[in-house]
Parts: sequence; C-alpha cells; structure tokens
Amino acid sequence: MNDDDADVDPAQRVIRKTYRIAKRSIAELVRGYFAHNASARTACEHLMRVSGETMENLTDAEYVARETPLDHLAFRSLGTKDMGIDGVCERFEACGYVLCEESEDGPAATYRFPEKRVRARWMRPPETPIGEIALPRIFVSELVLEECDADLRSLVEGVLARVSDGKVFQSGEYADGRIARWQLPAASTYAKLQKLSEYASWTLLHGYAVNHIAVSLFQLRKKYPETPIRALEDVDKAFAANAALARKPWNDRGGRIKRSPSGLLLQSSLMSEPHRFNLYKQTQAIRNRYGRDDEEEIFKEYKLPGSYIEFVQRMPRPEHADKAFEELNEQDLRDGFESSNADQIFESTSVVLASAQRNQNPPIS
Ligand code: OOG
Ligand code: NI
Repeated sequence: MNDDDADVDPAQRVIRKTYRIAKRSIAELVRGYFAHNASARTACEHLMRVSGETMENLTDAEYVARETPLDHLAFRSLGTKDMGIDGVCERFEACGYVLCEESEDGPAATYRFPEKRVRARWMRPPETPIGEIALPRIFVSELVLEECDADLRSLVEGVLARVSDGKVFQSGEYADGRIARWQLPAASTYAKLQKLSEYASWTLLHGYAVNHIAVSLFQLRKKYPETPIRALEDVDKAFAANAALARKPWNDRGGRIKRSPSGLLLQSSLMSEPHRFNLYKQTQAIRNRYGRDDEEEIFKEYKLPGSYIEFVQRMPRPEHADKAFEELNEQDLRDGFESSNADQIFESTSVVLASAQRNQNPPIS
C-alpha cells in the first residue's frame, strides 16, 4: 500500500490498485510504440506542449508514454486458433479490462468490415479513480479467415505454418518493434498478400505490435483545462505550425475528419510511418570455402507501412449536452466506435492510399 492510499476508502483503494497496474502495462506498450514511431511521439509532445506541459517533462520519454491522454490503443490479429481477438483480449483481461458485450442501448460490441474480411471488438478500461484521467479503451480486430478467398487464405496459412512456440504476447518482444510468432513472409509472398489484403499483409509483418494509439481530445482538456486544442481542426492547425509535423500526410480517405452518423464521434489520423523490414528475396549460388557450390539467401530492405497515430473527439451524449465541460466525465460521452469511421481509419496503413496521396508507385510490386 502506498502512502497516497491511506486516506481513501477501501473501494477506492481497490480501484486505484487495478488502475495503477493497468496504467503501467499500457505505458509499457506506448513506450515500445514510441520507440518505433518517433513522429507519433513528436505529435504527442507537441499537443502537450501547446496545452501547457513543461519542457522538462516532455524531454522524458517515460513521462510522455505514461501521461499522454489516450482514447484507445489498437491491435490487429489473425482469426485462427488462439491468434485472434480472444488471444489478444486475454492479455488485457489480466489487467482489469472487460470485453464490451452487446446491450440494447449501449455501443455496439462487434464491428464488421465485410470488404476487408475483418471484424473487431473492443474492451473497456478499468474504472478511473477520483482525480485521475481515464485509461484508453482497447480496439482489437482480426482477419476472418473463413471468409477469405482460397488464395489469400492459403498465403496467410502458409506464413502461419511457420509459427514459433510461445504465447501471443511475450515480454521484452517490443524491443524490435515486431511481435509475431511466425517468420516474416518472403518478399514475393508479401507482394501477393499486399494486393489481396492490406490488412493481412500489415498483420503478418507486425504481428501484435501496437497498430496505433489514439489521443483523446477530451482527456487532453481534462488534464490541461487551458489547452487551445478542443476540436480536431485545432490538431491540424497545431501541426501546421510545427516544422516536423507540418509535412506529415493525413489519411484523407473520405475527408480528413471522419464523423459518426450522429456527429458525436469524430476521428482523424496520420498515415503510418514507413518501417524498415528485411525480407527474403531469393537465393544466389556461391562457391563455399570447400570449393563447392552453395546457395546463399539474399535479403532486401523494404520500407513498408508501420504504425500510425489517431486523434479522437467524443461529444457528450444528448442527455448530457447541457453540462459544462468541468462537470463532464468520460462516461457522459459517446462511447465505443463506429464502423463507417473505422473502415476509413484502417486505410492509414494502406500502401494503395499512401501512393495515391503521393502519386507514386507502391514500394513492392
Ligand atoms: C483500426 C482502424 C479503426 C478506430 O478507431 O475506429 C480504428 C486499425 O487500423 O487496425 O482505429
Ligand atoms: Ni482507432
């Protein structure tokens, strides 16, 4: 028990303990994500700086990973054996997260993306202790293998056949930014996969690495009441004024700001950062040191879509519309996700969209 627990009632003490464990675990994931997504860290620092955070805190990577106000973290997976949504959720159940179930008047529990052959679920974070900011939700999607065409399915299953032992998540694996239980696909397999499913090709490269973090504008304002960042348009303006961020391409699919039909959930995202991968290209005949012919494997480095960053603005539900900002809590806001927004946000890792936006050819063809 910490000193700061001494004056709280037992129920709050349990809430605080669960919160602290979950917060530490999320911060570890965000730290790993930042290590491979430098511009996402720059974006978070910039939003916190213009909101009034001190430079001293912002130069501390641990602080930024722990204190950036987040709406959600997202993961992708492959719907087979224990590798899909259930496998990912197990890891978060262990720290107090709860899978959202279907209810009459609540937000949807499952989201479907039939064209992508993908479905998604989400988890609610453990309760927020008094005086703290809410923890992020977890958004988890999976490729629905039984809905995939035979050619895509056999490519995915071919890569998954080379699974190494171990659990979906293993500690320390974020070190190399890639958390897959299988060997990386060969360049030719990746090229075929990428044409059939951008979702499958991303997931087979990155495994269970954080796909994106989403900054919560509501929690940002709770933490820094004086922040000028109140709407998604303010994020655009803040980035446009920063040399490092002004050049970052936004996901413009269907317009920069994605709005749910009710207008209460607004989302925007930057296109993913390129991530370097060495993929097996071909073998080459070489003369070995015994003077005999041998085969050498040639790997080539490719810059392929990595992770990205999203920004979320949730409005109060109609019954809380008249409340002043100071009285509002996360529970008063539009909850969950929105399929039509999500469908376009997924495209933040799309090679096709990135090349269309840049007017260039895809990196592997
Ligand atoms: C998830 C895209 C959807 C949201 O907030 O609706 C999403 C992904 O790219 O894996 O993040
Ligand atoms: Ni998201």
